[in-house]
Amino acid sequence: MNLSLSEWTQNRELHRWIEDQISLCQPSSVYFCDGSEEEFDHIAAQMAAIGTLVPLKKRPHSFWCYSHPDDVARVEESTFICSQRKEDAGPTNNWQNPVLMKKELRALFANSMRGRTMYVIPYCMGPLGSPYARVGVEITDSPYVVLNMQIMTRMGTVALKHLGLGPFIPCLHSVGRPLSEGEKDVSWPCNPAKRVIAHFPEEGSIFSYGSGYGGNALLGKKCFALRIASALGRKEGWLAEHMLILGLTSPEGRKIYIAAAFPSACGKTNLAMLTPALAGWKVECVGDDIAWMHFGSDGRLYAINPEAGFFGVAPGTSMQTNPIALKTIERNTIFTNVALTECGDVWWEKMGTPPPKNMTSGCGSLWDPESGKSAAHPNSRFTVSAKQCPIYSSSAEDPLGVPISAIIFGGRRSSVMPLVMEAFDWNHGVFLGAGISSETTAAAAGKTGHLRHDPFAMLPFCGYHMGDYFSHWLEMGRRFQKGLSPRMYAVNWFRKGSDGQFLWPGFGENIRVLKWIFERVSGSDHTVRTPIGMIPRPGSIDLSGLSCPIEPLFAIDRKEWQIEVQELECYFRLFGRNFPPALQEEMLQLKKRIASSSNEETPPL
Ligand code: O2Y
Ligand code: MN
Repeated sequence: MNLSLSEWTQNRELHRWIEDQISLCQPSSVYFCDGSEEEFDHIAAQMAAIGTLVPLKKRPHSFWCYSHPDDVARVEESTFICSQRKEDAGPTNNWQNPVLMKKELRALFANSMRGRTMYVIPYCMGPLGSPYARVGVEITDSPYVVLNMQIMTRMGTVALKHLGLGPFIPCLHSVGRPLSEGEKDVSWPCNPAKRVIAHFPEEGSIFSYGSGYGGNALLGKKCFALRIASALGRKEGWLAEHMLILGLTSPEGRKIYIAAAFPSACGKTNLAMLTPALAGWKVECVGDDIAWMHFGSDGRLYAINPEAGFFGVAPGTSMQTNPIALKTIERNTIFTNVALTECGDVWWEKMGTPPPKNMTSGCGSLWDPESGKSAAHPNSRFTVSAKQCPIYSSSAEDPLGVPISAIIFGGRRSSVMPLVMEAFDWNHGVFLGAGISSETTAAAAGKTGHLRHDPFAMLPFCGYHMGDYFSHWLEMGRRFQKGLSPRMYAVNWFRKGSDGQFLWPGFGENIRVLKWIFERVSGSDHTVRTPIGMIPRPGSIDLSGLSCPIEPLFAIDRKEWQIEVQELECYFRLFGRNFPPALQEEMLQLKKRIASSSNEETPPL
């Protein structure tokens, strides 16, 4: 032990919990994290000495590593919500009886850290001192987790101070590979044959066994800040959402904040760090993945980013798609499963440069360009502090958060959904959020290229019954005084033409859509009412300097929509009695509007 427990904290509940875990997991040593740079460097040096981390010659204070080939992504099939009643987990979560799960976990964790160091990581989700911030304590046997948690959260002594004698979310994590006496460790210990990521939303605790990767192991992120926090938010009247937060300033210097939900791998980080293609507009990044939103004293909705870093997908990050991210990761970055170049730099597909010769692939072997396999894993990641982002908003550290004027819902749809539409009102916005679906990519282990419903982009992250989650959103809407609720939008950057090509250039050009939204929340009347929502009035989207036919991006095909509505109605049946009547009514009204429209009515743009 670097410190004794009582030197470290006076929090008796924390003492008791840590002592219990030591006696259960039987580590060979225990280390209390202080979150200092020296601590980071010491652990990184230990990991470099055994070859798990490779320092990068070309990027100061940066490291490359690769994980076990079967431990490369979140594992939804091994992720459980353990509520007392199965109905409370709902049809979209894997449920386990909490008593049985606790029994299974006790058996798994017993002696699980033999031969390893147990690290105790106190961490704060949200700005230090914020009334909305919450503390978790992660116990782990993975030094990789320690380094990543130091980047992704406010971790160590500062978090303990924020916690004081208060309550915390206990998070127990083990890679599930104890070492016997004298046994040599592997470079990425894990146990793919037995993985469990279990959440107990009623008592507020998290247990993760068998994986050392990303969302499975960095328990502050998806496990706490979304699954557990969504259940807390329901109980306490706030929202924990899978949303980026950005600040948007007009050439006149007026600023608004926008929160946006997109399913995994739809370019949230790119949008959060957008470099505007229109002169005079400025985007600042508050967060790229998660938003906690509370009512402020003025009755508006305020958002904080509970995280302090980015765990971004590397492939596809280039000067064209996200120059700000490239600048952010020039130094002090951990790269996981990207390719390593001979000269000590990193490389990934669609980085914008040709693949250098003699690279080590994201699986750790020499990459054969003729193999047809990608050099970097499609879900390879960079971990970097948000403070390194050149456009990180100073308001991101505001303990009270930023006021949200607009909420955007998006998905990856090659047809049907228009580039942008505004909801008629809050309930219709909730309906748009509930109806998000997206063509899948690689962030979650599983098939790619299929359409998957992903309500509010929360399908893998909602800690309770999704139908009750919809009701919670409706209830939040009822609490706004007139005119104070954010406006809601649906966007789709991914619509394709009959030639299979994307119709919209995306990335920096998305500022044109944000500008239109900015003008709407500033009082413009630039909309046309259609059966599916309010779309931009012809000429109201700034297309200056862009040669892009706009009509196909807003085409509303009645037949396509009839199929869409039927399909959506069928999906919503999944939620049974918990599907709120107000959304049933939205469905009915949409059907009526579509039935009484004709394709000719679609306004020309
Ligand atoms: O595969 C993982 O463990 C990471 S998933 C992830 C990471 C950062 C932000 N979002 C996600 C996600 O899947 O939504
Ligand atoms: Mn995410």
